[in-house]
Amino acid sequence: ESKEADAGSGKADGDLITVGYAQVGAESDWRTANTESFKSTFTEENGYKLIFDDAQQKQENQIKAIRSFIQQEVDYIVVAPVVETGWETVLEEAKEAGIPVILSDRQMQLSDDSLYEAWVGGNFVKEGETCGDWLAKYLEDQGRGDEEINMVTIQGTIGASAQVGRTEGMDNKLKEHSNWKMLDRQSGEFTQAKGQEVMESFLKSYPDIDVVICENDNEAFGAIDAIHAAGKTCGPDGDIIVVSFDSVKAAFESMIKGDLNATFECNPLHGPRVAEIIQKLEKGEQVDKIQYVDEAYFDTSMDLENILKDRAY
Ligand code: GYE
Repeated sequence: ESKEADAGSGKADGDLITVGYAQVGAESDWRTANTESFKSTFTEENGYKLIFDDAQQKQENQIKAIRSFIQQEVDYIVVAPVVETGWETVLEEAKEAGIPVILSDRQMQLSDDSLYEAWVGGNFVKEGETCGDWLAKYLEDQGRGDEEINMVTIQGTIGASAQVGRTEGMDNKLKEHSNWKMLDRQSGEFTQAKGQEVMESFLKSYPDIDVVICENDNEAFGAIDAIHAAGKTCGPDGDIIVVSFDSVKAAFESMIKGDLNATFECNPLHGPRVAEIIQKLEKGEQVDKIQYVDEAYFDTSMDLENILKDRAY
């Protein structure tokens, strides 16, 4: 009897569906909201047993977690991959064991798409492009549309599809603005502490930064601290324009304080989305292979206090 058959019959027996979730880590507010979304969705009440693993941002830990899920004969494996590459071997092991794999949040680069059932997450390239378009309009409104603009980027974890996509999206927009200069790019590992460190070093190397692009909100919080510590200001009335991605609640607070200029949304609430995919697979229904989530953006021209009241993360 194959494991796939087990998964089906398990449910018919009134058993719980066992789901192993190989989570990236706990590096950001976004990640915390994502973990919470899985933990509150995959409950015994809802018919699941969740085995949760925090890989502390290390691919080797995630691979170990996936292997242990296979050993425990879980019904489904869910992976939010730290980086895009290097997954073939372990996914083939899951396939061999007959355990369906669902990807969530970041993507994988795979030669064989049959190694996973479906992926659901944000459109990172689009987020990067939205950021570039927002900047173009903002600078134009300030009468700086043709000025030379010095930018730096605090990137996410290198090789993570959220980093790759957001950088690519911004690159597409850089090509449209010959007056924009990207002075430097360095990884802040998607954390506030590293974001602050990178910004400190940028401020030492480049005396005239106009814009800092942070590939998540938490890096921006660190960057803002570094800017203030250097005796500079940021935000709509400051020396440096700061933009970031995710749109977590603390980003709204930072915009309301006047530090952050804008945040480009990335929705972390994937628990119910993955549960829906699992329910369809349980019934033998077709699932869309790639499922993008709709995303907005927010800036200081909006009624942020009111929007914040309804934010779920
Ligand atoms: O932007 C960041 C987190 O993969 C989309 O990971 C996710 C990113 C998110 O650490 O805050």
